[in-house]
Amino acid sequence: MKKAVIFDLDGVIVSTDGYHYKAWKAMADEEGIYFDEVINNRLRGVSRMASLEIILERATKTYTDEEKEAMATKKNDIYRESLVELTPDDILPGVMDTLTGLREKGVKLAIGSSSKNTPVILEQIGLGSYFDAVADGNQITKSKPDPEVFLLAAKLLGVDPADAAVVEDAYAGIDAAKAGGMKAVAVGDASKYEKADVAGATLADIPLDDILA
Ligand code: B16
Ligand code: MG
Repeated sequence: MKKAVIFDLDGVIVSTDGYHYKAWKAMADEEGIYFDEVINNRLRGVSRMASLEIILERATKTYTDEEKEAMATKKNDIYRESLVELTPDDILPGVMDTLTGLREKGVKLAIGSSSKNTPVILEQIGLGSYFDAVADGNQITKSKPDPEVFLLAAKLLGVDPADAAVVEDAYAGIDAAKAGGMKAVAVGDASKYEKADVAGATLADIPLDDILA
């Protein structure tokens, strides 16, 4: 039985992908770069600068590092403005039952997110001090599918990676969990991914025992 569960944030605890999409779209439109929801799907779980590089695959000119920084900052400013709309009502189906059920069983709980905005998002949804550990984009250098963020979360919890399960909505996140030697539980988009050990449309569809087995 697993001793800890590490939750991805965006797409697992709360859905901010619509906000990410609108902010990237505003930036891309201003630069005249084609961007759509199919390309946006490739940004799931991927860091801000790696996301920008994916968007720039469709650009017709090359950008300097300074210009790229400015574009990422512009996107993040737009995104941050939309985060003030987030409330505890935006927590996804099944999440609170899963968190409280796991906690009652004595399982340690952590966040493992690529997002540098993790602290503000957790505050907005009322979970600012809920988790035993938070590993996020501010503490890591390698984006998912590298396992760095999940290995850091396990370390902060004081558990062996083999004793942890990861809940993810991104293919890159499932790859990261497996690369870190952890059990991979998939929801949302990643639930179609054959590399996941357990899958469901939302956390409401996955029994606690299936996460912990
Ligand atoms: P930020 P997760 C990820 O969060 C998002 O899925 C991804 O779309 C975003 O680019 C990334 O965070 C970085 O976010 O710009 O806020 O640092 O799914 O790993 O919780
Ligand atoms: Mg995610």
